[in-house]
Amino acid sequence: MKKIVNALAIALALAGLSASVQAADYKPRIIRFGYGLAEDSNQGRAVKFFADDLAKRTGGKMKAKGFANASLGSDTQMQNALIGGAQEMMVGSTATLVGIVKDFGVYDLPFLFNNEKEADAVLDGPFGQKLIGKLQDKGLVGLVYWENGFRNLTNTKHPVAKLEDLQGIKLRVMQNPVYIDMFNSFGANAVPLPFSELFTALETKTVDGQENPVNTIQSSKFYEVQKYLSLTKHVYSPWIVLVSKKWWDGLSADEKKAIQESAAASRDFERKDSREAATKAVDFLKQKGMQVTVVSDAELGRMREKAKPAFDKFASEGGADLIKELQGEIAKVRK
Ligand code: TK8
Repeated sequence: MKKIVNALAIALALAGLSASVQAADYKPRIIRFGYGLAEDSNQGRAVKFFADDLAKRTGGKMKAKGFANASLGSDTQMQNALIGGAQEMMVGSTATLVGIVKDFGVYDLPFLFNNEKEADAVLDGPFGQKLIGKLQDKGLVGLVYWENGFRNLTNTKHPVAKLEDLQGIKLRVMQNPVYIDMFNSFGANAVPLPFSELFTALETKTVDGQENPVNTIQSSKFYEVQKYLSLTKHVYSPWIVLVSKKWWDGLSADEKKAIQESAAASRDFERKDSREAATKAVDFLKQKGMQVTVVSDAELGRMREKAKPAFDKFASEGGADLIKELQGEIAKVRK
């Protein structure tokens, strides 16, 4: 009897669900969703999750199609395609948005967040949402932050255990002044390049090293062309899921709601998946032959001191209040 009641309840729930899907105003839509990493990466898995979730919510009407490996362009190229309406969605680093909204550079200042919990609270809270709000005027709708992760250094020259070891190392950084200033002040020779050119630049030794979260070092196979990994966790790097405002403005309220709900679900999935993957990535990289250096807290403290010019410059160029506000929000979470 209980079984029959349960089956009935499920049937009714399903009927209700499909009735609400049918009643809702969804048009058949193809969403080109571009991203920089491989399909088999935390980024790729989360794009797939989003696509599946959105299809479920809309009875298959809204179809997101993932384009991996920057096949639609680098982060900045995709941002411009979204603004122009030539592409619907993307996910990429907040760091590459600074040409459009300078304030996003505040996340790139080193050693701000101590852990993921602090980052989640600030990004999902009023501070993170305020920055997202600034994209609207520029033709972009920011939906949610995903985790790229704490960034670590790799290179081919020698182990980096202290600041002096970075001297003269040609290090690829993202196209973002905070990163350029930071690594130059560490003594490296910072070379800004789009991510889509990075593997080749490492392979041909155009640069000696790069910095990215361990998940990306794994999924982009940087272990094939890099020998030394230093666990520095110098910056917590967010990804941001973006929509073309031009396209968004033409959607029905139901369509917008479905996308927002799928984005929120994908955020929760992505953070959990990334954190699980990160716990295994260092061992994987060791197995692949990378030599891992744990950088001491004392050395990280010296790096933090050295990075002061990057803070000062960001502050003097109009970012002083923003830094204070962000530090205030982090302090609130620490209490
Ligand atoms: C992927 C990039 C990547 C970032 C970088 O498109 O460029 O180093 O960490 O995740 O956004």
